[in-house]
Amino acid sequence: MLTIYSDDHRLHHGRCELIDGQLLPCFEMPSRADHVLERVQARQLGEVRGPTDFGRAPLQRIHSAAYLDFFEGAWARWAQLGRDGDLLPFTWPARTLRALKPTSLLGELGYYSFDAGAPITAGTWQAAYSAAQVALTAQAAIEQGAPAAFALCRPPGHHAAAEVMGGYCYLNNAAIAAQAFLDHGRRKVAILDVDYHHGNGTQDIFYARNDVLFASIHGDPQAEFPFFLGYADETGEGAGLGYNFNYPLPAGSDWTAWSAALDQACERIAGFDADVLVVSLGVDTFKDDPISQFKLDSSDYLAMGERIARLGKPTLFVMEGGYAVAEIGINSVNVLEGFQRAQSSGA
Ligand code: SP5
Ligand code: ZN
Repeated sequence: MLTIYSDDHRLHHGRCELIDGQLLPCFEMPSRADHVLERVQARQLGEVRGPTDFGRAPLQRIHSAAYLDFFEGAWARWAQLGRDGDLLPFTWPARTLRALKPTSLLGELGYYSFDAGAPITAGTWQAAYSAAQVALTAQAAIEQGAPAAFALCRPPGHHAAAEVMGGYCYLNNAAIAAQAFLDHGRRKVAILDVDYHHGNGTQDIFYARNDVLFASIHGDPQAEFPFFLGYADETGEGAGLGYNFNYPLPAGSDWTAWSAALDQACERIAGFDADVLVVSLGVDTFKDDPISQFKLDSSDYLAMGERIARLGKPTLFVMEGGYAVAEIGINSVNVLEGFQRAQSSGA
């Protein structure tokens, strides 16, 4: 399987995040992508290629120009203020406040974010921009006939909505790629989100549409980030009604429970008759993930890839979360190897 990867991910390295009342070093760190790349190479998964630059237009099919302009220019404004630590929001337009856009940097950042989990550093825009190009390049490879491709994106994207960053995410790589498929003539795209956290950004982007089906398996938002989206009764709206499927699972869920939800999600995807499949591939479902509560073993990721392959679709895998850094390579590449094994055996 072809892997697309850019070293630019290293330009993004946030200092700390608020976890359980403590400021801890960011769990979303550069070594994550390094370990995945190492495993791709060690297992000889296939060619690794750098991204092509498709410019800003395909990003703007998902994110507004105002949001992109803000994100691209935010660090320079921060530096202009004499700051050199990470740029982090701390006030948001929650209920009782007005969702207007203030002119100041921190006001505007609050308007364009939903948590303090997406630090902006000097290189964050370039890293996120390149991650989106990585996804688009992998999308183009499938467009040109590859049966599958792996976009080794970092930073991740599935928490980012059209005009909102958060949860380590800035640009929604999977959504940008899904839209690119449609813009190149595919009629229907299914997105399967297997990250431990609900893909609130992706859901929101496509919620009222019937050309993109979204299915997500994740920690029950009653108890887990992002708390305010990802419930089972969110089934889409307007033309999108019946094209959104959430499978929230309790803390402690293992492969037995998780794979039952995967079977249900796959049945929905099969019924949708998509032309292509995009997988938001987070491996923070792993039993030793430091911020998550599911119990998947490394071998379960092989079975996950096999089940996904049985959908029989051209498949774009887009890297999302996974914070057990020592095992992130094994777990994510196991999904890809399981997928390829099932494909080659025609299972
Ligand atoms: C892409 C992705 O996986 N983003 C995840 C963002 C999660 N941010 C909130 C983390 C809260 C963790 N609480 C963990 C408690 C462990 N004791
Ligand atoms: Zn996650």
